[in-house]
Amino acid sequence: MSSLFLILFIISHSLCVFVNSAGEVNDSLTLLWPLPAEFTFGNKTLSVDPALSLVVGGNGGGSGILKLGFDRYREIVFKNNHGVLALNTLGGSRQSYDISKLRIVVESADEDLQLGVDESYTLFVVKNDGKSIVGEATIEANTVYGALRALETFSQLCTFDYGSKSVQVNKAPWYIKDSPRFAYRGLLIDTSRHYLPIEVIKQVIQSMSYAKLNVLHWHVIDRESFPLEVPSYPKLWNGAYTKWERYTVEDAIEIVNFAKTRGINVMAEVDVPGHAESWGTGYPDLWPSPSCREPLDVSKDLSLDVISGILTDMRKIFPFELFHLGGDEVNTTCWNTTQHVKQWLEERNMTTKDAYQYFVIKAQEIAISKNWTPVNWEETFNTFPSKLNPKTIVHNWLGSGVCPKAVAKGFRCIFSNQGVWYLDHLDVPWDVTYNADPLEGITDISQQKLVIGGEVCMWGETADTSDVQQTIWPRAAAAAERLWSRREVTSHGNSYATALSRLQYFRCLLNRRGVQAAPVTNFFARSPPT
Ligand code: CP6
Repeated sequence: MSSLFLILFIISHSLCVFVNSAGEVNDSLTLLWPLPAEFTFGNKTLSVDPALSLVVGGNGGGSGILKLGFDRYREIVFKNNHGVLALNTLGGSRQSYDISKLRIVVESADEDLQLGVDESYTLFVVKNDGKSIVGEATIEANTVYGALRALETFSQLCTFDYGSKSVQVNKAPWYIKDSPRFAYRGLLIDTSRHYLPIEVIKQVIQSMSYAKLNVLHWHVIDRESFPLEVPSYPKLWNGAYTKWERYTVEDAIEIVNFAKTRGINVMAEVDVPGHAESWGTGYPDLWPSPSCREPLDVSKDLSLDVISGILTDMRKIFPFELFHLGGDEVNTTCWNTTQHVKQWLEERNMTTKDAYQYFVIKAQEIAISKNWTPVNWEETFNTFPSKLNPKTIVHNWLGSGVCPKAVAKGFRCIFSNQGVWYLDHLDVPWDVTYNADPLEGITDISQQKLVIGGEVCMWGETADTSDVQQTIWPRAAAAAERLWSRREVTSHGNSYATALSRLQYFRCLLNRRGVQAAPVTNFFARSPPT
């Protein structure tokens, strides 16, 4: 390698621009992540006007979410794209640009954001369509959320050209018709093991929108700390680590609204009856005894009353129709070894397993009475499948076996196999995450439809503000493409090698947008599948 090339190589990598070893931008790839369902492209380069203006149409054209989204993406494309250099373009010395308007037509004014909301869109980036349209890119979507996905794709097509110091769309004209493979594309964060400041949660949500993820699963409380304000039981958040490491109701509403403007739902979790020791800091009667503190005391009305109070207060914060009730890793030893609980069980002729079932079903009834669809970790299904409310969504984590079983019984399922989609497992290489599939082991088409999607989990024991984004990205993006793009993405002309290159490019894009995504590596060396 000549020294010039070496310097180019080093400079371009420090700027995180995607180039090959000769310093050339690799233009044989479609540098989109996740890959759209259908697209065609050409060989023209179009310039994009830094004064790009928005033209809206359709019943949803007046949406504030749409306007805010456009402003955000214009900033991303012209200000953050490749750092400060792009600021030079804002002066706008040129007379004319190939693209000076972005026309967005949104069919519906309905902004309700629920599971299965229509996120489809078409995006045309053309100089001259052969008709009279000149100088416009066009987005058409049924909902404002489809339009947001299209804006993300459009922003990924816009690259900064160092020669002309302008923003360009390469390989135009582009015709893209896109929609997600799965309705539920989640990321779990855990604010109990380590508190995450509101600003950090917003950064996570913002970065999720770049990968078209659409559900933030907020595992807000657990045994280690109870950081959320619950007005009905005001001592619960005495279980926070400190009074600074807490979320008020207003904080939580702010997070939900921030997510909504990015087309992201927030699903809260109240994990019961296990994982709840911190509740007893404020209300010690919730512990079977001061020396045996988990699971919640099944023998006291207080336990279900507190759950009901928490869910009543949370209903005002979380409009999403799904609510997670945990139910995992319940060790019932304390129920057998604490005298009054043991007696309660004996009087009812219940085993601890019966009591676990009783508790989970009661919690489900509370959630359903508040118009929520309950989600449970898979242990509840594994232990008493026929007793669960049929509306229950089973959340997989223990290996990959439960979704095939759950959908065979008519339950809906979310895939989160810990061996491949737990982000705190640092030894899982990106391609293992990428090659996993929520439909693994399910052949029947009607059963496949019951798998609503999947979720990568960023458990908080070993990550906090200092490294949470590095740990989430880039592997969450590998799962995001699996959840958005057609399964054929890996088999039809999109080999391991192109996925690797596109993911490396996407990781650079995250860095340019201020997300501290880690390098794409297979540190634990494996050879790629052939
Ligand atoms: N916390 C809760 C956790 C985990 C679960 N639930 C967990 C278990 C094993 C691993 C990672 C995370 N920390 N509430 C399991 C769903 Cl390896």
